[in-house]
Amino acid sequence: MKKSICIVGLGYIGLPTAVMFANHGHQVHGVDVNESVVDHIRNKRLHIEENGLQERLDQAIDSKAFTVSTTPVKADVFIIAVPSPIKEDKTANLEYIRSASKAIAPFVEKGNLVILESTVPPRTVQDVVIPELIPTGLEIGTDIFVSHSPERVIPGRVFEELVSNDRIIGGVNEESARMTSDLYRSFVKGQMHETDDTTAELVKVMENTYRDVNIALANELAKLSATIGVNVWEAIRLANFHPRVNIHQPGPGVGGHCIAVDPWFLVELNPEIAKIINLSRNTNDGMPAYTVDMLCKILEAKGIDTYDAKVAVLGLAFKGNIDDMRESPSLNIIEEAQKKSLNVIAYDPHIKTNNIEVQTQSLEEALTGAVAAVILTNHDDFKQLDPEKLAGIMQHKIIIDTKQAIDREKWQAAGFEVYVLGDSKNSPL
Ligand code: SAJ
Repeated sequence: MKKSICIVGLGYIGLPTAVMFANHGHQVHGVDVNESVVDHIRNKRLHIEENGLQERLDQAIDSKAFTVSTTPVKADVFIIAVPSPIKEDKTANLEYIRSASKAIAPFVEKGNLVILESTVPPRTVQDVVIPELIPTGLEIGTDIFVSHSPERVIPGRVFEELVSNDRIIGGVNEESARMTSDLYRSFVKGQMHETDDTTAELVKVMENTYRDVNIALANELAKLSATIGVNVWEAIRLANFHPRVNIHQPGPGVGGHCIAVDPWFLVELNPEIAKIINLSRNTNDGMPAYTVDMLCKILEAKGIDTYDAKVAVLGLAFKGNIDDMRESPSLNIIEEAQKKSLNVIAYDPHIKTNNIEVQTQSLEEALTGAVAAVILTNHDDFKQLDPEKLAGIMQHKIIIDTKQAIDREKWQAAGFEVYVLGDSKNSPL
């Protein structure tokens, strides 16, 4: 049945979700506190990159099923999809969730459904969202319905995964969960798994924590492999042939606003208990320093003076083929390298504006005169680089691959010395 839906937060999750509902028979109003975001969307311009978003936004606006503004409106359903970052002290900053809940409260009426999509520490629905709705005077669970339906999509494949992924639906009561499942069934082909709100909150955070701990294991194995002459990528590939083993991939660190953030929500619950989670987070956060250390050791072993030496950092996004730099390990790597007096220059074909001082839009400018290039993101663009063309412009033909992005033999054939994170082959380490 056609519903009016008010979605608060038009970022990486809110906007794709809004256009999906608008293109599947609902009347959607999107809200964002950032006027420039609202202005962009109203004019069918994107402020984020996501495959398939532009055409879906065009369709939603042209059909008049999607409107936007900086303030909420009355609706049958309210969806909160605002950020839930961590503070300096690694505890959750729930101010955006609180203010979004406060902003919708005056518009919520009897019979409405309020859904929290943002990933949050367990108990946020109970302790943050519901207290903001109580002043409406409406009874939670009978007059208004509340649920947590965490998004679980992967950036770059949002539209496939919005449709095909199963959804965890946590209602404050069964009726809230049922209403939420009915709504998402408008476009979700995966299964709906109904539970209570706090369980759903924990499930979502657990999923990302599982991944973070697994990546920490891969990073630890990479460091060990580098000391015994083994290529960890090959070792992991072989181990994963076992039917019950799925070791993740090592890398220069874990970025993004999910996996690098959510495990802290569990550490915050009880650091005495969440020991492995805490250690894994710190292991992954230590990878940028490890990467810079590897770079410096390679340069020193080659007798290259690191002071003011130009190093090209290839990749600023937190992972391949996206434009998102949030919590990107590349930023930490640049900072660490600068501390070691290296002259860093960074290039990322997906990040079209110069967000940081040392960024260039030209691959050639990044590499010209560089003593080494370090690949930090497995963008397809980097996989397709032609080493023959680049060999002539660098001062030293040294490339460090932290994501197993390039074809080692092809680059070696072009005269490059190729170093791979987690593989001590050809390495002076
Ligand atoms: N990474 C590794 N090794 C790996 C996999 C990833 O080092 O084997 C790194 C990536 O390079 C990146 C970071 O981890 O820096 C995170 O990337 P990701 O692709 O694992 O995950 P996200 O943050 O893009 O999306 C995750 C997904 N969660 C899970 O797969 C359990 C997604 O489904 C969630 O919706 C999303 O978090 C979220 O919003 O919570």
